Amino acid sequence: MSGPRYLALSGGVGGAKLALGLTHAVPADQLCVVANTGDDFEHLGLTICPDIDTLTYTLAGLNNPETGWGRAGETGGFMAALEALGGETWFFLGDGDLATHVERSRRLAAGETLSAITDDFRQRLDIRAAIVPMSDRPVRTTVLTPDGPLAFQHYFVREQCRPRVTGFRFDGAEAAEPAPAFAEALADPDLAAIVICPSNPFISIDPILAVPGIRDALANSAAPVVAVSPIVGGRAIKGPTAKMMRELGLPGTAVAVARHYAGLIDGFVLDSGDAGMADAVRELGLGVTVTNTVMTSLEDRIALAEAVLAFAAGLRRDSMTGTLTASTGPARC
Ligand code: FO1
Repeated sequence: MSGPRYLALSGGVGGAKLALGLTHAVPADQLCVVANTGDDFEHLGLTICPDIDTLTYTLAGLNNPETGWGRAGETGGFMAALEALGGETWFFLGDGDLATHVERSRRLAAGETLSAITDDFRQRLDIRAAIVPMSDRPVRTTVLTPDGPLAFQHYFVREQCRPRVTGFRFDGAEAAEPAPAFAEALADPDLAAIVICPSNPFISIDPILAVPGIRDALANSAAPVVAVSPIVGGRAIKGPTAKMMRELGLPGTAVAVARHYAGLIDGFVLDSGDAGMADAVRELGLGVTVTNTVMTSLEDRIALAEAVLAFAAGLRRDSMTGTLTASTGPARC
């Protein structure tokens, strides 16, 4: 395969929307989407990988459009039977989705890597873009609260994000290494842009950045790195990002997200509603573009993807000084 390559870092629902737009904005087989696996957990004897599955279902057109996670048109026969037996039902597993977890868990137990299984599933579902776990080693996000640590899905789903957050731990990250396809994408001389999707910076992107070598790879990448704000007008488009930021003593604003990524990214994408923050982002030494980041329709997803890539193409990093310059031509590696 030849031509420019694109790398996107993504959590679940919001990231998957932009990833879908990217598959329409560039040849999909030139796109690699790296999924956060910090949300993964072992439940009912199964290994569940919510962000990988959300990306897979979304890119395959199988996702539930109301929740953003899970599959469309699911039945709940398994959950009903489980409840009758007194099993744990706080985490909903639709009947079709259950097949993903059962088959993945079987293959993991048989010794296959998460990368290989994920790649096989996406090929079977006719997805042309690569979907890659951040690591084949388990990394598990733990949410720190005043009442003690909570496993991520216990915090997010069982406790509905109610506990106050004081910090995060990415258990296993120090011993993890990037999945082979992730490392290859980062080292690809044809890499034209790295996009940090509008996912939660603390629980979706930071686990990816916690994998050894990834922060440095981003900071030193010859390809422009751009992040899309998950915060619009002081509110998260979906999920608890703004609430978490306030609990961590940060302003729940797009600028605070840009500051969180400063040193790793070259440019930041603000929503039109936050245009007034552009100067504050520039003061962080970042390029800025302002566009509609709220993705309601497929057209919105594609338009945002095109705007993000055009913005990235206009950013160049000086290989000698590492400083950012704006240019009008396409990005070169
Ligand atoms: N989120 C919920 O709020 N409730 C659920 O019962 C739930 C089940 C679920 C099953 C499979 C899956 O892939 C995702 C699921 N999610 C559920 C979403 C998911 O746990 C979170 O949205 C992500 O981990 C955050 O990115």
